Amino acid sequence: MKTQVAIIGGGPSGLLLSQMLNKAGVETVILERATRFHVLARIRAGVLEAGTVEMLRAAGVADRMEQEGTPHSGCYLTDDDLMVHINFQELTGKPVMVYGQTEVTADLFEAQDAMGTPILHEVSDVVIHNADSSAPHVTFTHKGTAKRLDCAYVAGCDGFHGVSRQTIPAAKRRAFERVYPFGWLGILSRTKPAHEELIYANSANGFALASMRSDTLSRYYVQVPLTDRVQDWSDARFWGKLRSCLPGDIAADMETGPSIEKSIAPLRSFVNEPLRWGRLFLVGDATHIVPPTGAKGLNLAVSDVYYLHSALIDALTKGDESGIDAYSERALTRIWKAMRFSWQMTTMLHQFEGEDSFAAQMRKATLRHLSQSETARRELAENYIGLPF
Ligand code: RFL
Ligand code: PHB
Repeated sequence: MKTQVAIIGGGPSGLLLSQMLNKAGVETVILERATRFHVLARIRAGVLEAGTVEMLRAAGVADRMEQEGTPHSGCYLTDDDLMVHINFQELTGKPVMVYGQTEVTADLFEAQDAMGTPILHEVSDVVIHNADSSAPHVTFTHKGTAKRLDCAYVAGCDGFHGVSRQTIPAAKRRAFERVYPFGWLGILSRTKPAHEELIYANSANGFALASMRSDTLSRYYVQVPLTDRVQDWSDARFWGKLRSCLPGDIAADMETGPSIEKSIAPLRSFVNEPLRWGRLFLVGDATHIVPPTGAKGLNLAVSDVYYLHSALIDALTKGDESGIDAYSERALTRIWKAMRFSWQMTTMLHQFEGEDSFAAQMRKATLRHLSQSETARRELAENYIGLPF
C-alpha cells in the first residue's frame, strides 16, 4: 500500500488530522489498533474550547454538534464556604461547548467514511521504519496478514501507550512528568444534571466535578486514592461521596440513578519533546497528557492538528517545509501553557494525601481571591475557553 500521510491511531487526533488533510486533497491511511465499537465506547472528554469548535466547523463535521451540543457561558468553582461563578461569556466574549468526545469521534468516522478514507481497524505489530529518511514506511499485521504502507510522512496519533513516541531514539527525546497521588472515578448516568453549568468542587471531603452530556445525561467525578478499584465503588457509595463534596442545596436536589459507565483514570502531567523526528510527527496524547481538571486533553490534540495539518499541506502541495520545521516549537508553546493551567487547576482543587494544613488554606485563599477579583476570574476564563492557536 502507498499513501501520502500514514496516520497511526484512529482516535480524535488521527481522525481530525486525516479529515483536514483529505479536504485539501492529501491522501491518508489510518491504522487503528482497536475496533470501531471500542473507540466509540470510550467515555472521555466533554468540554470543547471555542477554537476546537471552529476547527470542527472547518473540518465540516460540526452539524450535529451545533444541533445537539450545548454552549456553556460559564462554570462554578466551590468550596465549603463559597460558590464562585466564572462567566466566560462576560469575561472573554466566548462560551465553551459541551459535546462528548464520543460524539466528536462518531461524527469524524462518518465524515471519513463519506470521504472513502481507508481506516484499518484491529491492526497489530505496527512498526515505523526509516522515519529519519526521505522514504519512511510502516509495517503492520491486518486480518492475519503482514502488510507494508509506504508514505511521505507519518503522523503518530496513537495515544500515550502507542508506538510512535517510542520510535524516536531515546537520546533524541526528553520527557517531563508529574504524577498526581490520586485518580478520578467517573460515572455516566441517565439523570438530570445537578446544575445547568459545570461545578468544580473543592470540599473538605475531596474534589468532585458535576458535568453532563445533555439535559438527561450526567457525568460526575470524585477524587479517589490510586489504590481504589472500580469494583470498590457501588453506585450508592459513589452518590454518597459525591453528595458530601457538592454544595448542600445542590446535593439535596440532585437526581441519582444507576450508572451506565464507571471508570477510574489516574491523573498525570506529561510532555515529550520534540514532536518531530525526521518525517514522523507526534500529535495529541502520543506526546502530552494533562490531568482532566482543566478540560484540556482533547482540545490540545485539536490545536496540534491545527498546526500540523497546514504544515503537511504546505510541504506536500507546495514543497514548502517551513511549517513542518516550525511544528514542534509552535505546538509546544501552546502545550506548556495548557500544562500550566491544568496543573494549577489540579493543585487548586484537590486534596493531596499527607499535605500540611497550609495547603488547604492556600486553596481557600485562591477561591476567595477569585470571588473578589474580576482580573483573577478573567485569567481563569481566558485559559478555560482556550488560548489562541
Ligand atoms: P487517543 O484518544 O488515546 O487515541 C489514540 C488511538 O490510537 C490507538 N492506538 C494504536 N493504533 C495503532 N497502533 C498502535 N500501536 C496503537 N496504540 C494506540 C488507540 O486505540 C486509540 O484509538 O488519543 P488522541 O486521539 O490524541 O486524543 C486525545 C484524547 O482522547 C485525550 O486527550 C482526552 O480524552 C483526555 N481525557 C480527557 N480529556 C478531557 O479533556 N476531559 C476528560 O474528561 C478526559 N477524560 C481522558 C479522559 C483520557 C483518558 N485516557 C487516555 C486514559 C479519560 C481517560 C480514561
Ligand atoms: C467531562 O464532562 O467529562 C469533563 C468536563 C470537564 C473536565 C473534565 C471532564 O474538566
